[in-house]
Amino acid sequence: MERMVGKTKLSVIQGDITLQETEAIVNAANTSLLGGGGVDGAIHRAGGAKILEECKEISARQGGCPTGEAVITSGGNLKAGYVIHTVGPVWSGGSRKEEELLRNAYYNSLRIAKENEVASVSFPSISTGAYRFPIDCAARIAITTVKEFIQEHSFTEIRFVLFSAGDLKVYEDALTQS
Ligand code: AR6
Repeated sequence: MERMVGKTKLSVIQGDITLQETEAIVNAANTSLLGGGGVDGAIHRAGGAKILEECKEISARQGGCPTGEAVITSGGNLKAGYVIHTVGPVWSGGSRKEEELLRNAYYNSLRIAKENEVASVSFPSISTGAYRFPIDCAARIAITTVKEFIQEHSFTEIRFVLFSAGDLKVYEDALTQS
């Protein structure tokens, strides 16, 4: 499914984010930036050691990445030239500013993309795996935050890449309702 938002194509597809040819892909990392499971593990496996080396340098310099913030590395062996590593919140019932922190993760990823003149970005469903954020709410936040940002700053494409058919449907519904 795709929609034009101003000059930007906003698309929602099912697939593997490590295979996307957008200029950047976003990683759902943790505050250590030192890798993990899920999409983080898949990106480091596919992208090779260079990405982890750059993450370690950033970590040594600034002590990791706080929740809601984002950093950028090269894409190593990936088709994408860059990986934007952001840290979504761990869901703990909704009273620990989880919604605001998830919004920040999307916003700061797009901000850092723009700062690096990246024209196209693929996002996974941040926080809805190991971090257990309810996906209906997460999808609504993801879509609305991206739409608001791209109304102000255009890209050629922003793509949401969902791993399962069920997750794809949730994001398609969120886009339809937005
Ligand atoms: N392509 C697209 N989506 C994927 C892929 C892939 N190759 N692999 C998994 N997903 P998660 P989180 C989906 O757990 O909830 C890590 O250990 C997955 O099905 O990767 O933000 C980090 O180091 C789910 O829908 O990220 C952190 O410690 C979505 O990606 C922690 O997990 C996000 O699931 C972050 O947890």
